Formats: sequence, structure tokens, C-alpha cells
Amino acid sequence: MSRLGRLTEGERFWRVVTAALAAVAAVAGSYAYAGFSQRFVVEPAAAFLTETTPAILVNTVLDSLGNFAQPARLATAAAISIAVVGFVVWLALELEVVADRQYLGVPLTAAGVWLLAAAVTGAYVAAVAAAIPATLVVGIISFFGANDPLSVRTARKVDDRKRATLKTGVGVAGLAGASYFVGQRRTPEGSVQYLGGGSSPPRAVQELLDSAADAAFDLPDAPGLISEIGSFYTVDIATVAPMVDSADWSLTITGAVENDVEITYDELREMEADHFYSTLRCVGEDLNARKMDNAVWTGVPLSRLLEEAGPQAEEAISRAEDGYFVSTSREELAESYVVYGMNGRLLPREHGHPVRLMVPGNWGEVNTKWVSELEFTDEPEGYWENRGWTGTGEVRQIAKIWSVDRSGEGVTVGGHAYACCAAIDRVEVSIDGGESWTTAELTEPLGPVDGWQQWRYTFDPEEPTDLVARAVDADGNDQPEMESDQFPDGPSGWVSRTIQP
Ligand SMILES: Nc1nc2c(c(=O)[nH]1)N[C@H]1C(S)=C(S)[C@@H](COP(=O)(O)O)O[C@H]1N2
Ligand SMILES: [Mo]
Repeated sequence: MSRLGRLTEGERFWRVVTAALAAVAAVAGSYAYAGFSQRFVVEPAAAFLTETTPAILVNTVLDSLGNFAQPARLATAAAISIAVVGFVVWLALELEVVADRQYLGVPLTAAGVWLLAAAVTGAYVAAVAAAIPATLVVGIISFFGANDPLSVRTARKVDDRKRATLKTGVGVAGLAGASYFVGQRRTPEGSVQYLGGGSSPPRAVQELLDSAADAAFDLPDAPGLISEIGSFYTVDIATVAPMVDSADWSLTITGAVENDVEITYDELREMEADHFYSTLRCVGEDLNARKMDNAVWTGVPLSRLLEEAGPQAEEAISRAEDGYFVSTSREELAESYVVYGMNGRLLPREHGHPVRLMVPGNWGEVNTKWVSELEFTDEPEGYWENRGWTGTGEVRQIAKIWSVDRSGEGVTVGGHAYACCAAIDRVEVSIDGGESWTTAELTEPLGPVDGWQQWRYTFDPEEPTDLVARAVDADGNDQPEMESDQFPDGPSGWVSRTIQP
């Protein structure tokens, strides 16, 4: 009879619990040490999920989860990680029984968890932070649980083990709680350093920030004309934003080019830079949602690097450190920027530190964050395009209704309007179901390069009134009335909102 067969059901059960506790401790220890970074053992699971989640799931389930999509994905990734680590620990404990060596599970757990963590994160030192707590859990339970697989006093053995496991479980819960706080503090922040290292934005940026502030309407519940870092929306395929050291960063322009070009961060910073406004809008947002923001960006026109490379194809795929990739036409790229500054600060981690692409006028999608390669090719493809989206072109024109202000006389309704390729000429408002239209107040266009504007309209509703807004751009393009979903090429239609008297 194999020794494994000697284990009672109770023993088996508590061994599984031990393995699970060890796994939770490993994940907690890893988080405490690494925070939300690529050295955190859950990150590879999250990345794996991102890569393998079927398009249909990403597009429907995750979208319908809205703001819970990221936490849901993270919880799934954490559960997978705990299951995998738990399996390794359980194997270690089984080997202990097979080999008939008491406490063998302890060093096997140490080795197994370390190997696993090091293999998936590539961070050998950080892996120790996962291995130690797991080993402690197994050690403590083995020791106090008087774990003698050959003992005949089965009942008592299970009893001891149960008590030791439950006590350790309380300890692991405490560890997980503490790790949560420590890990959060250790999570690398997006850099908030000012460009140039001083205590304020460079003068040229400050001027743009000031003139946007001067031009802005004060719309309660809506941003000004500049979105603050921290409230600027983010959309990521990865659960954990990559952490890319500027010293390790470079951009390679390759593929169908005359010359491969590689530029380092220092070289980029030495080039003459432009400061400009540009608005981002996500193709996957709801019509009146808040995934549209504007900032002052600092970067180098990509055309200068393209001249050196001599592209021989009409499209290029930009690739990033998080595995993201998207195609942009050579024509659009010639108008694009390699950006390292946002609102006068170094580009924050969540927006692509150290360097992202900005393609003014195009959907958010093509503004690749953490960009590291630009490959010219005649066979364009993209992460979202491979999932059925067509979100690489010009942004659809939109007037949002974001603010209803009752603090003054009448009700002031307002929001932001944006068109891809020209300033907004006017925002028109109707309160009679589209019979008649009134031109709303509008802020002056920002410039250079492109940016949203704000509109506002004050009236005195006597009863609940549906207010509809639509934008007309300076080229005379109307905002189409036809409503469409965001999938596959972005939401369109007129935004309306019922305004109470
Ligand atoms: N590397 C990378 N770049 C990316 C993405 C991404 O997931 N990975 N998301 C894109 C999408 S869909 C949008 S809308 C914008 C959002 O930019 P932001 O997060 O800085 O607002 O980034 C784009 N660039
Ligand atoms: Mo997006």
C-alpha cells in the first residue's frame, strides 16, 4: 500500500488548506514587497488573462462590468495565482508523504515557490518575498500540527493539524491585511516630477496651462479645459501598468525603412521639443461618458525621426512594453509626437512613462503608451482591431452634456465638445425635440495643436425638458444624429439629457 494511501480524508483536507494558506501568504508577501509592479506574482497571471481572454469576453462581459472590469480581472488573476502557487505547495506536501520524510515539505515549498515566482516574474530577489511567507506557513503548520504521516493516532493527528492550521490561517489573514497597506505604499507612483526637475512647469507649458485656465468656463462637475493628472481617464489592456525605467527605454523604428533608427531617452530629451494641447477620446466609451480628456503634452515631432528612417510602407505598427500594438498610417504619423511630458510634468506611469505616442485627432487607441517600437509594414494590425474594433481613425465629433448648474439664475447646462480635425465652430442646443436650435456660448479654441472646447447654455425650464446638444466644426461638419454603439468604430449620435425645472 502506498504511503499516500495512509492519509485520512481529514489529513488530505488540511493539507489542501495548508497549501491554500501558504499560497495566500506568498501572494501577500509578494505584494508587500513589490507593490503593484511587474515583480508582483499576480502580474503575469493578469498579463496572461489580458492576452488570452477571448475577444467576445473582452468586448461584452468586461465592457458591461464598466468600472468593475479592472478589479474583476485583478481578482481573477489573484485567484489563478493563488491556485497555481497552492498547487506547487500541495505537490511539495505530497512529495513529503511519498518520500516518507517528515518536514521535507518545508524546503520543497521554499524551493518550489521561489522557482515559480522567479520564473513568472523574472525577479529573483523579489521572489524570495513570496517564498518566505509560504515556507513559514508550511513550517509552522507542519511543526505544530505534529505532522507524522506514519502515526497511527490518526484522530489526534488531524486534530492537532486542524488547530495549527486554523491558528496559522488567522495569522495569514493578518499578514494579508498588513501586506495590502504596505504594498499599496510601495506601489510605484507615476512620476509627478516637473519637466526640468524644478518646482513648477516649464514656462512654455505654464503659458498654455494659464491660457486654458483663462479661457475656461466654470462648469460644476466637469473638468476645466485641462484635465488634471489623476483625473485624466486611463484605458489599459494590462491590469498592472508597465514600469519602464527611462534609462532602459529606447524607441526603434524598423521594418520597411531605409535605415533602422534607435533613439534613447536621453537623446530624445536633447532634441527640441514642442508643447501642445491634445484631446484623447476612447473609442470604447459610452456616448456621454467621461473617457475624453485634454492635457498639455511635451514631445518631439515624430517626423524628425521618420526623416532619418525613410519609411517604405504606408502603415506602421507601434508596439509597447505591455504587449499592446496598433497601426497608424504614415500620413498620420508624420503629424504625430513622441511625448514625454504631461501638464509640465514627466509623463506619469499610467499614461505611458517614459514615452508615448500622440496622434492628434485620432481615437485614443492609437496613442500608444510605453511605446518601444515602430515597425513599418503593409500589413497593419492592432490589439483591438484583431478583436473586431476599427478605432484607429479620426475621432467622431461630439458635444457632451456634463454639467447642470442651478446656482445662478435659471439652469446652466454645459459640457465639452471636440472634433478630430478642426476647431468647434458652434454647439447648438434644442429644447423642443429638434424643432429649433439655439447656439450655445462656446470657449475660444485652444491651440496649438488640437483640443476640446466648452459650451454652456442657460434657460428657464418650466417643466422637465429634454435638452439635446450637437456640435458643428469649423469645416462645417455636423455631428450626425444617428445613434450607434461604441463597437466597432466609436459611439455617435446627439447627447440629450432631461433637465428638471
Ligand atoms: N501600451 C498601451 N497603449 C495604449 C493602451 C494600452 O492598453 N496599452 N490603450 C489605448 C487606449 S484604448 C486609449 S483610449 C488611450 C488612453 O490613454 P490614457 O490612458 O493615457 O488616457 O491609450 C491607448 N494606448
Ligand atoms: Mo480607447
